[in-house]
Amino acid sequence: MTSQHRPQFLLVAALATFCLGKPAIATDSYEPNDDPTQATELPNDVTLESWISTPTDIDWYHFEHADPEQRITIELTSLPVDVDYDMQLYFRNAQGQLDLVATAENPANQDEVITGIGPAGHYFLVVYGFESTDFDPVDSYLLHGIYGEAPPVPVVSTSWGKIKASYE
Ligand SMILES: [Ca+2]
Ligand SMILES: [Ca+2]
Repeated sequence: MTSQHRPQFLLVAALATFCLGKPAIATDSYEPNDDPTQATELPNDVTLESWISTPTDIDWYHFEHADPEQRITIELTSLPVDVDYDMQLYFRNAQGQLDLVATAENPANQDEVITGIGPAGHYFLVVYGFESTDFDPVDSYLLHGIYGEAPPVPVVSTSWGKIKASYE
């Protein structure tokens, strides 16, 4: 009886080894985004997960900062171990060129933060590996931005009386 069970156990063990031996390769999100013209929108107060997945991969993001009274804060966290990722923030000037606003370049194993007050306008952010060896196609990073959103479009108050009047 035990001899009939043994082959089944071995089969299960072989399947387990097969599955564990093939780690899932993550598909890099938001690609292509290696150029500002392909930048991914960074929503206000939403965490995005992505990857620096190859030695030449860089990731561009952009957002519209509408309220200059509100501080801009960009956080790059949950970085792969011993991999150095940095980021730069740019402001698109009146000529359509990107002016460097801030650089966050801590060494490996430290989160990156850019925070400050800036004019309203269109901002671009790039996340990149410090050296060509700084990438990881499996372990992701998290990016979170807070900035001044455009105020909601004011609702024009009306009433049935006014609408009726407009037809008279
Ligand atoms: Ca990427
Ligand atoms: Ca990219």
